[in-house]
Amino acid sequence: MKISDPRVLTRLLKTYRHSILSIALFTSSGLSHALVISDLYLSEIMANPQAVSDSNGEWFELYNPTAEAFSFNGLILSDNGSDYHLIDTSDALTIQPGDYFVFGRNGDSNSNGGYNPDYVYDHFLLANGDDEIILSDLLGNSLQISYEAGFVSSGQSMELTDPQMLISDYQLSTVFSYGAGDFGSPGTAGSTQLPASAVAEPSSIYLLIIALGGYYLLARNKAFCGNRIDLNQFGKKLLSTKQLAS
Ligand SMILES: [Ca+2]
Ligand SMILES: [Ca+2]
Ligand SMILES: [Ca+2]
Repeated sequence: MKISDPRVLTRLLKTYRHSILSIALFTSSGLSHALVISDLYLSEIMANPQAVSDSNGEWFELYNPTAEAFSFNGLILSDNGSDYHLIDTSDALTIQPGDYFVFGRNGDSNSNGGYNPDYVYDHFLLANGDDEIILSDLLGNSLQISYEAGFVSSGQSMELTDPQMLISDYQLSTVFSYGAGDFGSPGTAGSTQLPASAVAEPSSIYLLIIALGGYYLLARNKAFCGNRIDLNQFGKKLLSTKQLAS
């Protein structure tokens, strides 16, 4: 049986498609996942600028602690009230590993207090009392924070100091100022450098390719007998390969 024959390959894939799919799905669900919005951190919030009006100067910042780039396109920005904004652009809108990304209400640095947002939204306000920031995808993954009255201060952002992202992990910005004089570090680390998270794990499609590649190599090693894997013969082959290597 020649594995290079397309008919043989098709037959092999048909025979073992359930096993291949099971391996890929099991591995992707149990051991790894593609990067999702909840893998990022909501690293800084400016809900009450002092140098300019709230409608011009509100912004918030995300940090990517992983080793993979992430695209915001297609996500929804909302709160528990009526704020709602679908991120839908022709740009990839990507945050790189170890980088910061600023969402702002006004893109003009001459009137927004003096910072440069990576993305400008509308129909979304940051209240100075209690409010929520919720970034979510259609699969139910979300990154969110809910703050109460007293959390927001005039002219100073709140910056994240710990990856747990509890409300108590945010502190008032007092060190760095930007543009027109408000305190905060839009687009940069600020007074705390957040740690990198574990290296992002491979996505499901990557694992599926590996699984398919594994079966192809098995077949190429002639460990197949007829239309089924001869485990005895395959085990002997593995053993002899191991003995050769040692
Ligand atoms: Ca506000
Ligand atoms: Ca709101
Ligand atoms: Ca910052």
